[in-house]
Parts: sequence; structure tokens; C-alpha cells
Amino acid sequence: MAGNRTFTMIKPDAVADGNMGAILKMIEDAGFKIISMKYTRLSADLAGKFYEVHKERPFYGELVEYMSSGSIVAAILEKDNAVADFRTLIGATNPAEAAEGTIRKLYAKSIGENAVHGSDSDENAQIEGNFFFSQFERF
Ligand code: DAT
Ligand code: MG
Repeated sequence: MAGNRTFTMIKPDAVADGNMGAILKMIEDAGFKIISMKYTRLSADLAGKFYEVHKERPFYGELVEYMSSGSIVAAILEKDNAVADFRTLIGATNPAEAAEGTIRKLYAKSIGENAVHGSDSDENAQIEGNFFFSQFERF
């Protein structure tokens, strides 16, 4: 399986703005198959655990508060070269630097409220998918 799965979240700003459907359509149109998906909300505690790797960064508190501020969609996606291709589809972290046609260029509000998450490695895709989905929810 290594190399063909990634993990994504549609973040609270994008869900609140009614962009969930449009973003899922972009993901499917780009050739990603949805393996597992849930509509949920993170507590501050869980958001803090998910982003623990950024604990020492100055924006960590803001990030945790934002990611627990509203509903999200979490999903495991499958495609050849999933991690790299999905990072290309979402664009740069800062929407001001994101390429035309990317999800963040279209829907992100700022570097913090940037519409979507995408795993940065095969290893993290596995860890992040396991964070949200049990073995019975991953096929
Ligand atoms: P990415 O989500 O593109 O992988 P990252 O892993 O460096 O980016 O950071 C995780 C999230 O933290 C990012 O999606 C939004 C937030 N973030 C990153 N840099 C930030 C900054 N300089 N100011 C505010 N929030 C930031
Ligand atoms: Mg990251």
C-alpha cells in the first residue's frame, strides 16, 4: 500500500463556508478514490494531539483553536503517488503563494485558515489515517 494513500481534512473554514462539496469534487476529479471518510469535529485536546509535531511553533495555539472551531471532513484517499499528487492539488500552505487552480488558491482564506490538510509523507499519511479511522473503517 505504501505510496498510494494519503490523508486529508477539509478544515473548519471551508466546511463553514459551504465549500465541502466543491472540494470533494475537485479531489474526485483529480483521480483520488475515497477509501474512508467522516464528518466530525475535533476537541481542542484532539486537535492538539494531531498537530503535536508543531507544538513549539508560534502559531500552535491558534492552529489548535482554529482546527477545533467547527466541523471538518476527514478522509483517506487512494491514487498512484497519492502524497505528492495531493500536495500538488492543494497548493502551497500560504494561499498567496499557491498555484492557480489549486484548492488552497480557490478556497483558503489565509496561511492559517487554509481550507485543507494533506499529509507530507507516506509515513504520516498512515499515522494520520490511523488517528481518525479504526481498522474496521479502512478497507
Ligand atoms: P501544510 O498544512 O501545508 O502541511 P504545515 O505542516 O507547515 O503546512 O503547517 C500546518 C498548519 O499550520 C498549516 O496548514 C496552517 C498552520 N500554519 C503553518 N504555518 C503557519 C503560520 N506561519 N502562521 C499561521 N498558521 C500557520
Ligand atoms: Mg503539514
